[in-house]
Amino acid sequence: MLEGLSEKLQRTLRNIRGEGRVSEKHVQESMREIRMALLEADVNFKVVKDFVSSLREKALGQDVLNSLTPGQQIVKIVRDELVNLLGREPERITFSKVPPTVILMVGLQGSGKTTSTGKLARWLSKNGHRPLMVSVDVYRPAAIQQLSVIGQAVDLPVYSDESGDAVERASNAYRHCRSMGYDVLLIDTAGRLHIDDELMQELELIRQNVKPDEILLVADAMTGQDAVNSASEFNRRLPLSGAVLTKLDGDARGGAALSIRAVTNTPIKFIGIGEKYEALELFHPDRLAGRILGMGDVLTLIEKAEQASDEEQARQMMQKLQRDEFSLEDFRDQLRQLRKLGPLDQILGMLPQMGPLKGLDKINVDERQLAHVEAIINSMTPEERVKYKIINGSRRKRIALGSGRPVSEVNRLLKQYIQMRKMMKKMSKGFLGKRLPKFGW
Ligand SMILES: Nc1nc2c(ncn2[C@@H]2O[C@H](COP(=O)(O)OP(=O)(O)OP(=O)(O)O)[C@@H](O)[C@H]2O)c(=O)[nH]1
Ligand SMILES: [Mg+2]
Repeated sequence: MLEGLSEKLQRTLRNIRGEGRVSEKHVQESMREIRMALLEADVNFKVVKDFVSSLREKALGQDVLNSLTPGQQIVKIVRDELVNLLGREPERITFSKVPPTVILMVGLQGSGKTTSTGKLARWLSKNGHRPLMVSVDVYRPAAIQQLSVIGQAVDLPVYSDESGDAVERASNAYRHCRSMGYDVLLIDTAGRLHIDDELMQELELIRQNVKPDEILLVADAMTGQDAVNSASEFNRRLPLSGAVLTKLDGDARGGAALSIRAVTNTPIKFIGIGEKYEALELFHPDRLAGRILGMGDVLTLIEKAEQASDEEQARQMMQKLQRDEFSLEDFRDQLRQLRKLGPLDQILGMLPQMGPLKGLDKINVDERQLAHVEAIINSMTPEERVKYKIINGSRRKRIALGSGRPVSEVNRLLKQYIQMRKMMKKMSKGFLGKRLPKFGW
């Protein structure tokens, strides 16, 4: 899904993410690359323009450039802006207070209306509804038959009668739906090559007769800008309540996904990601943004870290590291800090470019162990806590006795402490930039 765009954006952001210092020039360059990637993905040029200028403004903000992790902040900004563009919150179907809820499926020829009607019926049924489908496509031979076949495949009812008039079929189905107690009526309409007045009049009449709660535009993501143009055209003529973006599984450049909302102000409610009837997903802007950027996990981590740590603490820790003053007490504090983030192995797994750090998997920070670590560290003298090298064999025995833990555990803790010092040094110099990341370890 959106592989081309995803790859390019990720490459750009990979370059910037690890930077401890980001210059204005660097940001400008990245913005140019992001702009190109979006245009190549067929995102509407106006959307790209607004998007990039908003990005640039935020990325060049002094609080970003001066922060401890400017590269990561910029990644986060790109991600947040993408989510904004895609619509922030997932949009749900609005159900009528008095059933049935009527959903009108509209769109250009071949966009996936009939398939999506079947998929949506299935989705609704899985979510506790009793949907009924009807085709009002009286123009294309076998269109009505096509929906019946889909109905059988998903094992859900399709209304049909002899009427050859679209408006009449819709009204008949609506009456049937009410009398039989179905709670959602899905109306599959005829497609057109282009939007024409005849089609619009027909849809308008159906609308007046059955008063749909939702008018969903089915748009084919593979058609790129055409999907966006048809969306704005439909939107001008009908009060669209949402879009179903189909064929996102194809090698679509995918620009439609990123433009539809911004251009038409119509929220994407579902995405079609395959020909099978289960290949329909509720649209989650944040997840698509995450998928595009291929970094959902890193962002989760950044967010977690932001919650768990504060910058001042991070700064102090960094200074200590630079002066080689990272004591056993700091070690204990850092373990506490890490606990807030979750299991250590999981945290390290979220970090890209981390590379193997031998022995780290042995640092286990579950609650009980943390209590033991504290007991051991509390049994040390203040001097021992800052000068771990003086902790010889007899001191180790004394600490073990004092904390009620075996000597082997004291040894292990010291080993872990030394490892952590090394790791933190490596991180403070290495992959996360010249400075320590905001999350303080
Ligand atoms: N890969 C993929 N194919 C899809 C998806 N949705 C629909 N299709 C395919 O697109 C083609 C057209 O789908 P239809 O549902 O018949 O489209 P339509 O809008 O009803 O077409 P008309 O009624 O002729 O206007 C079919 O071959 C579907 O299998 C999707 O999400 N992914
Ligand atoms: Mg159809």
